[in-house]
Amino acid sequence: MLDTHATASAANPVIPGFHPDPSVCRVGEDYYLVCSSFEYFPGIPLFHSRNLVNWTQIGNVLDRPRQLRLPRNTPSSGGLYAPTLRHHDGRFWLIVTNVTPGEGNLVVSATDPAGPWTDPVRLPGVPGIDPDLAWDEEGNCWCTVAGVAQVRIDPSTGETFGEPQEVWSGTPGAAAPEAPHLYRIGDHWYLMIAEGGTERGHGVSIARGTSPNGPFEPCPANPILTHRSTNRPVQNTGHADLVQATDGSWWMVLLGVRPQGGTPGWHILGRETFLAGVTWVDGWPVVGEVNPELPQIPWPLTSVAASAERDDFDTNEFQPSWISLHDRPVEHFTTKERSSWLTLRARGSSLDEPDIILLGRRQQHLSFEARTLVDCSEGTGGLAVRLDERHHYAIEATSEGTVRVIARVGSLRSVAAELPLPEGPLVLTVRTAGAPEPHDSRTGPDSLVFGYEAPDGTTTDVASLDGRYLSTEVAGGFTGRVIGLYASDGAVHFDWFDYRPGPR
Ligand code: 6LW
Repeated sequence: MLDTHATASAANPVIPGFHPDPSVCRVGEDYYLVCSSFEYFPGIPLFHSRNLVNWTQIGNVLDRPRQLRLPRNTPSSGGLYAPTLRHHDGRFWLIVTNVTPGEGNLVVSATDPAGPWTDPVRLPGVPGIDPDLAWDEEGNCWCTVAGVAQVRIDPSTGETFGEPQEVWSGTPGAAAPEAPHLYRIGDHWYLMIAEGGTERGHGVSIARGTSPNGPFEPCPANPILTHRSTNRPVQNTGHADLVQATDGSWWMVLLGVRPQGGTPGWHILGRETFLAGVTWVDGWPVVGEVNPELPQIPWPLTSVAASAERDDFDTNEFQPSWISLHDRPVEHFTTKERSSWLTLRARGSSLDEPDIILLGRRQQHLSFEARTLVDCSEGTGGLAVRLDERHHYAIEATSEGTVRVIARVGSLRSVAAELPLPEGPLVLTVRTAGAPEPHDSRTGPDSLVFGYEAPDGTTTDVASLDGRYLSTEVAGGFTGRVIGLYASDGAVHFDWFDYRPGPR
């Protein structure tokens, strides 16, 4: 069991690591938040909080294989994009796009956000990504998608009423009007969107009207949030959602990144979820600063130190923070074959394949150490840091009696180092260290140091690799680093896995 699977955070981001496209809702004193999950299974991590700052993952919305079709060739950054979570008439509703061809937008609902959630209802009449749900006073449900277009739907059946109508295209000339959320606040309907693209130009803009269908008048202060062309430590701020707290105050959750190193700045954890305060001036929202420090929070916080987590694999249930690629069939992932050990049975033969058997967790801290006790007597596998199928590093023990570090960057693949396997049980390790030379404007974000610990406690560093190649600025896409246990041949057994946040 993990010691804790609470998101330990005393600062912004409030949900660190690859947790983008946050959508939030409040029911009574409870806040719930979901994020995108792309090619990983289970889909759509779901968090709970009582204070908007300390979030605990209580499940994943799409946690049954029949709810989520991610074919085995689904590439990294395919799959599930940008959910919206809402509570209406005693039910939680979640709408999301599966960009897999033939899938599209789908809706699920639940009375308990911890699940179970229904099987998905498809929305063939709603094209496009980033769907939002909002209900008007008459009970009509409006689905608004990137673009920005809107259509009335029945979320219980997936029926659409008419063709989607364009309602607002954001600031003239701005790229990618997307991530719409529609709210009834006071006398107005507000349509908030992201624009400028999810990279350094990202921002949030808003418009308002007296009907959910517009016409919408843009806020004169648009964008109401952007860090473009600034030297702020949090960049790419956008894709936001609003929530009113129990005391009447307003808050925004949004995605941002923390670039590290020299120019152009590399972000290694993907897009993370940040919190900002919101005030209202003349009927328009004014967003407070988005900094690594939290905004002023007017209620008590739980003080949670970033703590080490261990999974001993002593139950048959996997903690919700564990993710795999596309699915998790029991014949490939089990803790039953060897008591209190995880057994991974290979399917693909390399991390270069999009469906390698991997059980991973997001890297959630700029510095960390991970360790695992592995038995490779029946196969080949080990400990990987994966950005995608074309960008990953790993240390693995082979059934031929070697331990080696492999590196894949773009089309280049190499064995960075290979040593004879030491006798006895083997602990594989990876930790972050400072960036390699040069220490100038080209300095990368970090290094990843792979090694092992022998049974007598001696440690050996096998290879240290430049972390910039496992960053979004190099690899592209929408995800972040995942630290994973994997099998690439035969059966590989893992006794335990430790993840320890570092000082940064
Ligand atoms: C998402 C879009 C975006 O659909 O990135 O940052 C896309 N915003 O709204 C994938 O997360």
